[in-house]
Amino acid sequence: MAYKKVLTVQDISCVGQCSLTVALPILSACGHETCVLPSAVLSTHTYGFKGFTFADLTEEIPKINAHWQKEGITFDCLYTGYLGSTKQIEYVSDLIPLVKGKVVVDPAMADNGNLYYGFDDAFVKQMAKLCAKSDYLLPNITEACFLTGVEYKQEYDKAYIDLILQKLVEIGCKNVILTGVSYTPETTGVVVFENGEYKYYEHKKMPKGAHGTGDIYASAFVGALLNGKDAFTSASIAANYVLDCIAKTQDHPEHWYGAIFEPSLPKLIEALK
Ligand code: PXL
Repeated sequence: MAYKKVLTVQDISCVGQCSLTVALPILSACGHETCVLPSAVLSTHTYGFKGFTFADLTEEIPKINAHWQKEGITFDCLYTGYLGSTKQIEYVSDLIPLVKGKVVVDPAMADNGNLYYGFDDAFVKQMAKLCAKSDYLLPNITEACFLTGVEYKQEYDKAYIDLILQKLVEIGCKNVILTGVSYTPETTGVVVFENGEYKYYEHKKMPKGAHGTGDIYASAFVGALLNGKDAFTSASIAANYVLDCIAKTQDHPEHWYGAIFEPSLPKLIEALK
């Protein structure tokens, strides 16, 4: 197993199985040293809970960066997820010089045609700038539409997906893993655009999704990528893992706020061998 040092920047939602509480265990299970920079601390995530608390840590980021620079600390990978403010995205870009390997950006800001609570056009514009600096970008279709200005559609064909990918390349993105691409009612999958080539990993569609699977997906993808797998293999391993997590969650309607990802970690580790 490769042992890499990854820095992940995303929020701590104390309850809700997303962002850092997902990334840290998954990356550790994949065998990597995982350094964290919490972008904000929330009592819960913002989807479906009311009255959550939100402590913004934006102004901590430059101070932490300055200390790391002084100490000569570097990372093999930077993996960003949910970021709490527009200013914060700028500060996160300033961390890139500490990275000796790949920058992976999950522009966690939207789903099902809508931006998450609290985000606006300025946030999207700044996120597009960070995406242009990524080596691997992992948007869902909604996020890709916000980033590129392409109209969001629930039904589409391959030409629509090609257009989205072309527009992402135009704004400077290099390799893109576009999630939730579904051409038939029974199937869905991921389009992997790597080194100018498209590949599609298609798999069965679960009757019901689960919240936070984008974060689980991105974390497993990074975990696999840092183990030396290519983007397509990493994308497929992550997709199979997420399917397993969703299957485990479906028998537990009381578990509406996240996906039960922990019991399937041994399977993820096995897939990396
Ligand atoms: O990536 C999902 C996510 C992460 N963090 C927070 C969120 C969400 C989605 O709703 O609200 C705080």
